[in-house]
Amino acid sequence: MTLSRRTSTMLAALSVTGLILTGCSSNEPVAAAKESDSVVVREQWVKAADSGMTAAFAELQNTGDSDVHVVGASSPASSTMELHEMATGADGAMVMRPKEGGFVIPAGGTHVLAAGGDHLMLMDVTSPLTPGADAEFTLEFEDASSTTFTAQVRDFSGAQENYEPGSMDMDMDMDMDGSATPAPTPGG
Ligand SMILES: [Cu+2]
Repeated sequence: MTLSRRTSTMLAALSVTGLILTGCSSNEPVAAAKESDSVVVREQWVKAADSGMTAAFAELQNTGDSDVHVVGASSPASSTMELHEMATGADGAMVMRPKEGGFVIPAGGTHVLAAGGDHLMLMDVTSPLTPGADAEFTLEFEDASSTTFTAQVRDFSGAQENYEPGSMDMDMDMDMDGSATPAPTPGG
């Protein structure tokens, strides 16, 4: 009897404490931590390109206690951007394609964006990205917070990944770019 009374007293005390804590946190003027608060971007760079598609890379560190989800990216350097991953295509070759659900930066960990792996895809470069210049990027997170960083443009011959056939008809654009090159003037 004494034991059960003590137990119920303890439970009552616990639930009161719980109520107080709940009331406290919901009225707390300081909002819950934003995903952007936990993200540190380093080693960021973007592959030089005059037009068309190119890719940006970085190490995304999460200093927080919960996973951070990158759901989008943007840059004044490109009219559209996608979050890409590398995958094995139907013919066994590596292709890149939009990563479903975006990137996850694990709690206390780092998600590396690198040539041959996940990357930020600039789908349509609007003005030439020349080596040594800087480009602004914004990462958008699942909770609608965002973080902006500056990446240096670098000359790089790697990361010539193919776009997964069917995702988008990018090859056509490339061919059109090639044929648009003016023919040499005869007799110069
Ligand atoms: Cu890509």
